[in-house]
Amino acid sequence: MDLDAVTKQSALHAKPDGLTLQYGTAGFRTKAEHLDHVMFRMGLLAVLRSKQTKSTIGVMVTASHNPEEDNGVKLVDPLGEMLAPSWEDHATCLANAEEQDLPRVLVDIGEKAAVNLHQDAFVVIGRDTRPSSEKLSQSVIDGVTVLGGQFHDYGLLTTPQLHYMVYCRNTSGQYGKATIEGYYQKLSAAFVELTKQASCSGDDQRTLKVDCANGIGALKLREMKHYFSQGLSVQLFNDGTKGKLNHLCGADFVKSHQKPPQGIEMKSHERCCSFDGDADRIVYYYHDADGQFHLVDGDKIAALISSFLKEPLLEIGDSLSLGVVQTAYANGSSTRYLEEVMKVPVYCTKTGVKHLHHKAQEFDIGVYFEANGHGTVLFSKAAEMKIKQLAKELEEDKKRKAAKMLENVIDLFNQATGDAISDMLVIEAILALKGLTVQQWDALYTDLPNRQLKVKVADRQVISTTDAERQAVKPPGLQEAINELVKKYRLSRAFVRPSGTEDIVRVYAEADSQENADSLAYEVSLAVFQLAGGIGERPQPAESPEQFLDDLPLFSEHHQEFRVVTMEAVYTCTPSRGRDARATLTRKDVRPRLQLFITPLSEEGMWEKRVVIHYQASDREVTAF
Ligand code: 16G
Ligand code: MG
Repeated sequence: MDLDAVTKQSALHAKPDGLTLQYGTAGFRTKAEHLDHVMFRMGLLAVLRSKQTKSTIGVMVTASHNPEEDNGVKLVDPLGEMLAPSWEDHATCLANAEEQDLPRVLVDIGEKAAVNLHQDAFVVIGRDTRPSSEKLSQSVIDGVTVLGGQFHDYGLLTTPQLHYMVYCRNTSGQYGKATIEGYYQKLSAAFVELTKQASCSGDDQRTLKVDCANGIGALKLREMKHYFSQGLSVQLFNDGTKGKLNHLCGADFVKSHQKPPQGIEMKSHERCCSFDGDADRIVYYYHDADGQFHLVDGDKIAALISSFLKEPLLEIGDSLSLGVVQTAYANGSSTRYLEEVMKVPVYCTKTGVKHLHHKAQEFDIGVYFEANGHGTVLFSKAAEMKIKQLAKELEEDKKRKAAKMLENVIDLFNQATGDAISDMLVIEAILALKGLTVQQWDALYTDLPNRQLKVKVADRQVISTTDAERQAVKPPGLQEAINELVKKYRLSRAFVRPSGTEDIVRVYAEADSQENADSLAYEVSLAVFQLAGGIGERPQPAESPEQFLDDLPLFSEHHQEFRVVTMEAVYTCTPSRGRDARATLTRKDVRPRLQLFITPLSEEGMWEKRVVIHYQASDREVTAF
């Protein structure tokens, strides 16, 4: 290592004094302006990792669903997986080393990880569409070259595409061709082949509306859609030509607000889906005839895929093991459906793709999905070989067809990591083959009402968990308090965990009704606030008008009027002229379902306090100021 050259180059990518960052669940992520030194150093680290593994390593510049001003970086290991945990620690040390210590820390990592410095290194780089990404990926390249590494810059790619490239390169092309064309061709060929077998479809509109979060997914899907157009027509929304990345759109927005993104026209019963900003997550949704919004999330995707896979597996008669991996966020109904109706074993891991991916590798066929839409299906090498062999050898037509179908499914999944494009094509193929509408898919089971809340505490690390984050072991008394609260409600469950991406504690609760899930989440939040050092405002009860209004999309000059159809809860408004409308909302069951129409009084400022609320119940309409 030419440490003098490293020192000189590093001075051009100097670390701001006192800044410390951690390689978290999805790499480093923060404001783009703080990341130049991190990018340079991840270029250095990728070279060391490449030398140590004697393989190509990937570096992806993205901050996924974070706001456009943020950015981030993560390393991709040889088989397309997330970076090994011991190297996450090296990444954190290297990113936080003060300038003068950088050469020493670099040498230390080389020694600790037994890196052969004479080995060649090769790094591939990809980036998302953020304005800061191009410059930051140049800093990665500076890091790679100063340590003598070779590189290939793919430029704009979705995160899963970069994972795919790494996997292809390290398996000498056996997994596929390491080009964007190779990716499009492999997936599209499998999709077209699969959907050829769809005789008739209950949903003959083979059209799908895709919200691309104004991100990289739009660019790549636009290029790719011609390859599979005979099987599916996709209509792109939020394609980045107008809106801001992830702003009021994308999978994260839709999942967390449980409402459609801005910028998409939805007619009732139309199948829609959203990608996140780097296209590694997907959720589906639709409006029913009453205009009510229905989210079809990662749990339902796992249910659809598992039930689909069971049939051909039974048909070929080979006892390949199928397992489903979820996290604590999986809706209780999905777990029950999988275990009791589908009779497939379900496992729970900690939050974060790498944990689910790792567990899924234990099965012949491992289906993993987070409720938020990250996921894929992994086929073991043995299972893949078996299926390919059966597809050739089986004599009986039905059995051979089943094996062939599985063969195409293997090719259609991105087995390096969860991939919104690949998952979308799998889902579309299954719906077509089964003749299912999105409503029929949604009806596989009914989600238990649930609520997620955030609590601010002085130090979120005072909470530690066990049992795949379902039990809190610290601080003392917290789990006991949660247990007592959970006992008060039917079909209830709750857990808390420190977030890996934000400085907050997350609370999850589910119960037999939305009201109960809301109350339980609130009570657990209060327990966290009291026992884990809460700071700022105390958690508010779910019925609080503040909380309800907090859930609304932000008003902006584009949005003159909002229609808010509450999903489970019904809100009424006591009109009281001259008073703050926020103080007049109360929750009550009213039939028929109530709709709120909220309009900001003025275009700028004060919207938080001054909204006009029209509400309709039966045939009455009232306006409150
Ligand atoms: C990251 C993870 C995601 C996880 C989320 C949890 C990857 C690629 N992404 O986005 O899997 O669900 O963090 O965030 O691993 P939280 O810790 O803030 O709840
Ligand atoms: Mg993402």
